Amino acid sequence: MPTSPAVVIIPAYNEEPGISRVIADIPRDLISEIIVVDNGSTDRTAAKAREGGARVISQPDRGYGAACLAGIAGLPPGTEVVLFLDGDYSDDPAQAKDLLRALEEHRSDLVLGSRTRGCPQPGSLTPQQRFGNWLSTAIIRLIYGHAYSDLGPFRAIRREALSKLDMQDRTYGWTVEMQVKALQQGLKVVEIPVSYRPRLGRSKVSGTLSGTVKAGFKILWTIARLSLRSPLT
Ligand SMILES: Nc1nc2c(ncn2[C@@H]2O[C@H](COP(=O)(O)OP(=O)(O)O)[C@@H](O)[C@H]2O)c(=O)[nH]1
Ligand SMILES: [Mg+2]
Repeated sequence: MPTSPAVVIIPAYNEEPGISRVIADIPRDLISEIIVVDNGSTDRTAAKAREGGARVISQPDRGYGAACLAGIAGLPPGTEVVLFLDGDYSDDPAQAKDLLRALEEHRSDLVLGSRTRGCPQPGSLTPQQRFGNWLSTAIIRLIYGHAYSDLGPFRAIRREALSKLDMQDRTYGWTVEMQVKALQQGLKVVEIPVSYRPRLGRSKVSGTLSGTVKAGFKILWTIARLSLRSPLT
C-alpha cells in the first residue's frame, strides 16, 4: 500500500554527537522534509543538522514540547503525516518505514513506537523510566480502558489528527498529552515494537535525578489534569 510522504520533526538540545547519524539513517524515499528544532543548543547541533540536509528551526525557549510545537508551526503546507523522532540516536530512524506502513495498513491516526515491546538494549531504558511507563500506562488503562505499553518519543501521526489534538504541553508532558487526548477524541491508535539503544551524548532527562523527578511529576500531572477536565469525552 502506498504511504503518504511525511515530514520528520526532531527536537534537539545539544545533540551534536548523534544528530548527523539520526538524519543520515532516515529513509528519504518516504520523507519529504526533515526539520530539526534547535532548542537553544550551545554546541554544533544546528550546523550539523544543516550539513546533513535538514531544515533547522530555532526555538530558544527550552522544553521538549516547546520544540515540538515550533516544529509543527513550521510544517510546510500540505503536510499529511508528521513523524516525531529524538535527536540522540536511541531510536532507529530506519524504522520510520515501519511506523508509516502501520499508519497506512491499519488506517490509523497515530502509530506509536513501543520500546518495551521491542526488546530495548541493556542500559537504554532506566529502571525509573520503566517504572514511570508502567505507572502512567496503568493509570491511563484504568481511566480509559486502553493499554498503552510505552510513552516513547518515536511516533507518526496524521496532520489532521494532530491539529484536532490542539497540543499545548511545552515540556515533558508532550508525549502523554498526545496519547491521552487521542483516546479522549477516539482516534485510531496502533502500537508497533521499535528498537531502542543507549543514546549518543549526554542525557538531559532520564539520566539525571532532577530530570527524572520533574518528568515523572509532569507526566502524572498531565494525565490527571486532562482526565479531570474531560474524562472519556
Ligand atoms: N530534556 C530536554 N530535551 C530536549 C529539550 N529540547 C529538545 N530536547 C530533545 O528531546 C530529546 C529527549 O531528551 P533526552 O535527553 O534524550 O531524554 P531521555 O531520552 O529521557 O534521556 C532529545 O532529542 C533532546 O535533544 C529540552 O529543553 N529538554
Ligand atoms: Mg533520549
